[in-house]
Amino acid sequence: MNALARAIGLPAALALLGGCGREKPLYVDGAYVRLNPNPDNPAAGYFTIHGGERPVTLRAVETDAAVRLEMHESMGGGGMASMKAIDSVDVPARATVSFAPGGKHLMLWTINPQAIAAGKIQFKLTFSNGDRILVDAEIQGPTGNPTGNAPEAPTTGTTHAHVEVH
Ligand SMILES: [Cu+2]
Repeated sequence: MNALARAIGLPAALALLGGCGREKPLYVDGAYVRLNPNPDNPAAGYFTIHGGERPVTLRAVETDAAVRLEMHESMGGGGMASMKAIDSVDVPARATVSFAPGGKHLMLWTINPQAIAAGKIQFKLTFSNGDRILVDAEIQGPTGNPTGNAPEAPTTGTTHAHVEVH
């Protein structure tokens, strides 16, 4: 028996993972958009910013797939009742800044129907250090189901009850 000998075949690729001496990058993940149950009301957008080695400020969020987009902050830990528009968000070094329900969020008016059908929208975040980060956000219906890639055999019933034919 020679099981130990067989276990030492480490992939050479592992050697490439250890030697990264670069600065920790600024990045964004966890982006999604939640549509409002009332289609006349704006959708909300969320994501998480992971700060790099230096503090920066998020100066703008833009998208080509909505008529209007604003950064907001909810006050008092509640829903959308008390919120205000904000112009920028500070991201301290190595900090995590979340846009999340009950706190900071995006508001999106009139999202392109094609984006909704595709289930995806792209945001461009511009930071004070010159970084411009593109992030894809999943578009979710009011209950959290993705609007794109409609399942062929839905398990939740009648969420996709209408079909448009052109
Ligand atoms: Cu808002």
